[in-house]
Amino acid sequence: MRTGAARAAGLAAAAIVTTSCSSSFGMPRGSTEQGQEIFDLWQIFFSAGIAVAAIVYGLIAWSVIRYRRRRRTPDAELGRQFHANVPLEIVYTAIPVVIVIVLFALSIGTEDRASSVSRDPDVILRTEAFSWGWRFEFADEGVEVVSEPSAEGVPGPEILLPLGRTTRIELTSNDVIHAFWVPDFLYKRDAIPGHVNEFDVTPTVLGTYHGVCSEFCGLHHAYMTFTVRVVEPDAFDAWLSDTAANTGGAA
Ligand SMILES: [Cu+2]
Repeated sequence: MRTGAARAAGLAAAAIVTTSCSSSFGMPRGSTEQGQEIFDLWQIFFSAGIAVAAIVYGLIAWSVIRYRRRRRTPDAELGRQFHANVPLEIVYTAIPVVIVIVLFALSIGTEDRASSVSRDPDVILRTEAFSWGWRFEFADEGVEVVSEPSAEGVPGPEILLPLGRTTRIELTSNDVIHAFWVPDFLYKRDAIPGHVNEFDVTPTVLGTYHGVCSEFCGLHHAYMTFTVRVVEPDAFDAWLSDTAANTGGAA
C-alpha cells in the first residue's frame, strides 16, 4: 500500500517536472508574434501559481503532520494558544499584494504589445461578422470571401494569410455583437456593430487554423466558423491574384 502511494507520488512529481521542463504546461504556444507575447505571460502566471500552490499546500501538509493529535495527547489538551503575530501578518499580506502588482504590470505590458497596431501593415483585412457568418475583404487587392448561408455541416469560409507579414484586421459587425477568435492565435476580439476594432496578426507558423465566433449571437452561432490558412508570402500573393481574377475583382 505504502509503496503504491510512494510510486504514485513519484510519478506525479516526475510528471510535474517533465511538464515544467518542456515549459509550455500543455498550452498552445501561439502561432503569431502577438499570440507568443500572450503565451509568455501565461507561462509567468502559471509558474507563479505553481510556486504559490507549493508554498500553501506545503504549509498545510506541514501543519497537519507536525501538529496532529498524537495518541498520548490527553483529550482536553490544546496546543499553545496565542493571538496575533503582527510581523507575520504584514508579510503574508504584503507578499500577495506584491505578486498581484507585478502580474498586473506584466499584463498591461503584454496587452499593449499584443494589441498594438503597426503604422504600416503589409495587408489589410476588413472583417465583418454577421448573423451567422463572416465577410472577409482584402480591399486593396479586391478580394472578398463570404460565408455560405449557415447550417449544420456547411463549412465556413477559408482565407489565407502570409507567414511573417503583418496583417491588420479591421473588425466590425453589421448586426449584433460577435467575436473573432482563432484559438491558436491566443487572441480574441469582439466584433461590435457601428465600431471598428483594429488589431494586427503576424503569423509565425505555417498551418491551417480553425476560427470561430466566440460571442453567443443566436441560433446558428455554433456554425459561425472559418478557417485561416497561413502560407508563404508568395503563395498568398498568388492566391490573392487568382481569387481576384476569378471573382472579377470585388473592389
Ligand atoms: Cu456570432
